[in-house]
Amino acid sequence: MVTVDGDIAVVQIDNPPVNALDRGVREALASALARVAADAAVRAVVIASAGRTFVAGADIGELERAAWSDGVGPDLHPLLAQVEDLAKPVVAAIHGTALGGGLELAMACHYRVAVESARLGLPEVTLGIIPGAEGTQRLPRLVGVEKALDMGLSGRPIPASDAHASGLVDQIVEGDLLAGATAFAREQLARGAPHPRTRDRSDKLGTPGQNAPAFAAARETARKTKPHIPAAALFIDAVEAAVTLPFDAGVRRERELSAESVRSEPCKALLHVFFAERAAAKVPDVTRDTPALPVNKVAIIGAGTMGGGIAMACANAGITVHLVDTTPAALDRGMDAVRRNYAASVKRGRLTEAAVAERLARITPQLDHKDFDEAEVVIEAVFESMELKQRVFAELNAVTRPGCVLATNTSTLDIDAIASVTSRPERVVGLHFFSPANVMRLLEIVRGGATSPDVVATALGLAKRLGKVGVVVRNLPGFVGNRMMFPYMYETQFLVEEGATPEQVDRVLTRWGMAMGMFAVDDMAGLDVAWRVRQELGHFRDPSVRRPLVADQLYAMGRYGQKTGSGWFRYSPDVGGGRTPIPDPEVLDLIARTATDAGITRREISDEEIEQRAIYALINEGVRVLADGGALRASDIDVVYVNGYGFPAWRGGPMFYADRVGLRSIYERIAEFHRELGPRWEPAPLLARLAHEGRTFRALDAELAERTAAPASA
Ligand code: 3H9
Repeated sequence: MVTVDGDIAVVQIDNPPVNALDRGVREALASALARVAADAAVRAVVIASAGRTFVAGADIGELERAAWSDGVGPDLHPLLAQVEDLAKPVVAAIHGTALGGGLELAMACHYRVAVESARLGLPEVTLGIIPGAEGTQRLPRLVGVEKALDMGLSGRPIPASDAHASGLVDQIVEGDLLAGATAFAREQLARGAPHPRTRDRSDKLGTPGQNAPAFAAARETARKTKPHIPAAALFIDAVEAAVTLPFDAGVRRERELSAESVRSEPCKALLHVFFAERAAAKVPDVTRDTPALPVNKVAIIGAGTMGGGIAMACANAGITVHLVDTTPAALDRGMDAVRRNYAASVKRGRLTEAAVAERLARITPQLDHKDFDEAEVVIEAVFESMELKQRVFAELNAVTRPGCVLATNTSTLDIDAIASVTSRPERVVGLHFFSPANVMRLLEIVRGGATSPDVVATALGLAKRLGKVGVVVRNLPGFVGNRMMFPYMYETQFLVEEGATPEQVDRVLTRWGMAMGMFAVDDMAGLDVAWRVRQELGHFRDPSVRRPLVADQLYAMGRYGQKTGSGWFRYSPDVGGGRTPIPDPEVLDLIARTATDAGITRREISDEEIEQRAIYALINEGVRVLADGGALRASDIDVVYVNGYGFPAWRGGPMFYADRVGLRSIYERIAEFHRELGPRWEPAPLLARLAHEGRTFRALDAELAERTAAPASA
């Protein structure tokens, strides 16, 4: 761990995969520092890390244990004091990422150098906590209050160049990091100046008066963007303490606020989501040894909205794309949409013209199958029709190389039926992207009956490369996300037939935390799309099943939602660019008439009933998905809903939320609905069992993880 180069000691942290500061690292670092402090031959110290990154933070596992017990997280203070008080200059040498506790460690060093590609940040608030290792006190001292507030509230890491410009990093190292860091340490020794302690600085802190506008603006941002995450406001309070209190008192205040954040309910949920997203990549028969194809070239069939979005996602990740359609007009339309999307990113300052040119150059629009034999993955994104998809797959079978992964972007169709027209069903997989495909993080990876483990590994690798979370799901109708969405959607439609309004339902759901209300979602996705899916999945073939009565009528009236200017709501180009739902009296009349004709007694419906019927419908179907093996674990369902359906991450996903309410109470309410509202509310048997046994989905997942612990992820 410690190597000595002349009079410079290099202390290297080596704790794969991301050098988290767990207890072992803290102890080893403390004893290494004690040794170099005592070694008279050593005049300066470099702290660096082995492997792919500097230090990605405190051990989030330790924090999670604290969140579920007394709220007291790992104590990094003695270590940081040891670093900062060392009588020899200490230089942090940063590559990869310095995040959370990693950046806090670096800020306790006297100097920081970094390679150009490094990124530095305090992402704690996104985990529902605040920096608890003096980061709220040191960051404003180094970069000023405004920048510190922005970094901590957004949680977004900044590039090394930005960190250098704002004073967080002292030097950017070109070439070998250790050589550069050692040379930098020697320069500081040669200067002979006393080495600076961040805690002693106040030149960038300003006065409370000067900072008042920055704190007010930050509080407003926190209120607007993270109203349900207490850590956001607590973080601002902690930074304020840096301005108003001496360093040690500020640290004490940070400690109190940190414990408060760790004990909060959203913190448990957000930590759950962090680990759930990583667990999703673990599939029992996909091990580290499963050979995944490196994906550098992809062909996409269909240049429509989905195909174009997938092409952008791939091009953004540095993958070469062949984008195919059948007519020059379709291809032009598709490429125009891609160009327009990129132009909007430039306008918003998210991308430079040069970056866009580079990405566009990766996409080759074409009408034929030229160079298809070079693609590692082909993604079909044509219209949702089995006949059409089968025709495309029969062609792909002929023009791609044998090992190529043949993927279909479908939200409803049977993967095995599509695979059956090829000579290699084991190479076929579903990749269910969510619209807009270049933005949404979720990728449902649908495993057919024959899909081989290496194809699943390739799909998981591709998801990661695209910056998405891949969740492996079984080939059952609707997969996971849409299967659960329909009972939820129908329940909201029954609620309006019984007396609620679409506006009331959507207000209740968005207040509860959903990104959008169910009716607004239906209008956005298209009532024609939902109609087609209803036919495809045959939801109401059984006449004894209660059928929602209004959606079909709106469909027949050509009210497809946003794209036709009306659906459940009205849309006007003058209101929110045609995207803001406006309640429509015509729809309210239609609902009332339809309900009366059907003999439904209309009544006032409470917000509580709306919330429970909507969310519990989602949960009950989620339990069935789990019991059918539709998802590998309950937390995968949470990942699907948080990343693809606007479920609030701070509630942890539908299954985690159910655990927190208590499965017994959820079960009893669903059983009541069953008695009052009929057979669609029959409690899922697994829910009944867990409720009676007093168990949770979280415990069920933990047992499963233990049983399948041996093989590691892709
Ligand atoms: C903090 O620091 C609090 C402080 O203020 C102090 C309080 C007292 N700990 O994401 P990947 C695991 S809070 C434990 O797939 P990538 C992860 O679970 C922390 N484990 O890799 C996974 O395990 P497995 C603030 C961690 O290359 C494996 O590493 N820091 C931690 O795509 C690979 O992870 C953050 O929030 C951790 N800190 O991305 C940073 N980090 O293989 C969180 C990762 O068993 N981390 N693991 O499933 C990240 O953002 C990404 O992991 C990173 C690498 C960008 C670093």
